[in-house]
Amino acid sequence: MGAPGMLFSQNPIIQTNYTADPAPMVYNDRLYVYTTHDEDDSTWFTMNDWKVYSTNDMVNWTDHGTILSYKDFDWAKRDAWAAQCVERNGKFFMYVPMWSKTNNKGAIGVAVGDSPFGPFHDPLGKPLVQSEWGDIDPTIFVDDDGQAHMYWGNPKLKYVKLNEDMISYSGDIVEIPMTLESFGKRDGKENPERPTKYEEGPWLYKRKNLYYLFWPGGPLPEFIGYSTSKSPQGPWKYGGIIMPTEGKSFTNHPGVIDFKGKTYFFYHNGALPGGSGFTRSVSVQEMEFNKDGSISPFKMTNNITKAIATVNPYAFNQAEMIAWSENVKSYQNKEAGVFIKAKKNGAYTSVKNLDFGKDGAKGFLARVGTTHNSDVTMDVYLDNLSGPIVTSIKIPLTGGDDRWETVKAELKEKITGVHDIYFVFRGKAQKDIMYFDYWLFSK
Ligand code: FUB
Repeated sequence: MGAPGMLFSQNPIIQTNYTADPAPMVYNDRLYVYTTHDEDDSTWFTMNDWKVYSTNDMVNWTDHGTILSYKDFDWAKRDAWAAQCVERNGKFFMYVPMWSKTNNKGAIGVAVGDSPFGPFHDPLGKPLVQSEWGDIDPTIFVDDDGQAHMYWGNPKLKYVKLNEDMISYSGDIVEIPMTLESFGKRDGKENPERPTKYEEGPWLYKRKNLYYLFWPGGPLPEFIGYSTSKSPQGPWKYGGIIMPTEGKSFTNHPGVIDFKGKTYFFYHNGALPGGSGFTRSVSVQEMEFNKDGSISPFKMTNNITKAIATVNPYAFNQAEMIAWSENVKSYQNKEAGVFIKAKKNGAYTSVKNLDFGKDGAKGFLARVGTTHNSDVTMDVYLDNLSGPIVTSIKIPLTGGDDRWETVKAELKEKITGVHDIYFVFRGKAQKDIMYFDYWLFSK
C-alpha cells in the first residue's frame, strides 16, 4: 500500500494493514499503540482482531502483529471494535467490545496478559459489563489514587469504577447525563436519541489535575470534541471541537498520551490507497494545550518530522520496523513471527535515523526468501530512493514463507554517521515478490 507523493509523510503511521481506533499506552519508555483491524476490501466494519505497534522514536513503528481476536472469547461471535490496553502491577489488561453470541448484543470483555503483546486470555469467561444497549468503545484510566474508571458507550455514555483486580467493578453502572453544557448541542435535525454532539469512542485523560474526555462527535461524518471536569466522574463541561471532520472516513477515534515530555494525539482516517470508512488507517501528531488548559482546533497533518531517538543498525532489527512503505503487507507465522511481503516490483520500506557511528558499517545481513526463481533482489539505498545503493542482495529461492535463508553482503562503501535507509524489493513476478524477516549491519 502507499501512494506516490506520500513519500515524505509519516502519516498514516501504519501502511501494511488497515488499522483504526488507536489506543496508545506507554510502558518502560516505549510507546505502544493498540489498534483495531479493518480487513482488506471491507465494505462494512469487518473486524476480527486487534493489533499492536510500538516505537521509541515516534517515526519508526514496529508491527507486533495480531495479539487478540474475538475468537479468544468463548462468548463472542464478531465485531472486534475499539479497545484499550492498560498496565497495572505488571499485568496487561485489554478491554474489548464484541458482539455476544450468548444474547445477541454488544458487551465489553477483558483479557489479561503478562506482556504488552500477551498472550492474553479471558479470565472471566463472560463479559465484564453488559448494559441494555450500546456497549462499545471502552476507555480506562487509572487515577493517581489507584481508582480505575472505565467509560464507554454509543449513544449513551456510561462508566463504572473498576476494582484493583481490573477484572471486576464496584457499584452500579452510571449513566452520564447528556446535557448541552457537557457535550454541546448537536447540529442538524433534532435527534432525541442523540441530543448532544457526543457519539461514541470516549478517551479519558488527565493533565494538571484536569480530566479530559475526548470523543468522536456527530452528526456523521464524525469530528473530535472534548469535555473537561475536575473529577473523573464529572460533571463534564463541553470544551469545543478540536479536530473538525476530515479525511475519507465517516468515523474517527481519539487516543491521547504523554510520552517523553510531549503529548500525542492519535486518530484515524481513510488516507491510505483503498482507504474508506471501512478501510481506515491510524495517524498521530503532537498536541498543544493553551495556558488555561483549553485546546484550540487543529487539522490532520502529514507527519511528525523528527525522530526523537536513533536506531542501532548493528542490532537485530525487524523488517516490520517501518517509517514508511509502499506496496508492502505484514503477516505472521510460527517460523518468523511477524514479517513483511513485497507485493509488487519496486515495493519498498524505509527506516529513519540510524546511527552508524564513527567507525561505520562494512557489511549487511538479512533473513529473506522468495517463491520465484527469476532474479529477485533487495537493494539497500542510503538516505532516499535516488540515493546511492549501498548493497544489493540476490534473494534465494526458499519456496515459501515458512522457509527462510540468511544472506550476507559487503557494502560498496563504508557508512558512517546518521542516515535513513530504504529497502527496495525488485522482481518480475506479478505478486508476492519476496518476504523479509530481519536485518542488521556489521562493522
Ligand atoms: O471501529 C469500529 C467502530 O467504529 C468503533 O468501535 C467506533 O468507535 C468507530 O470507530
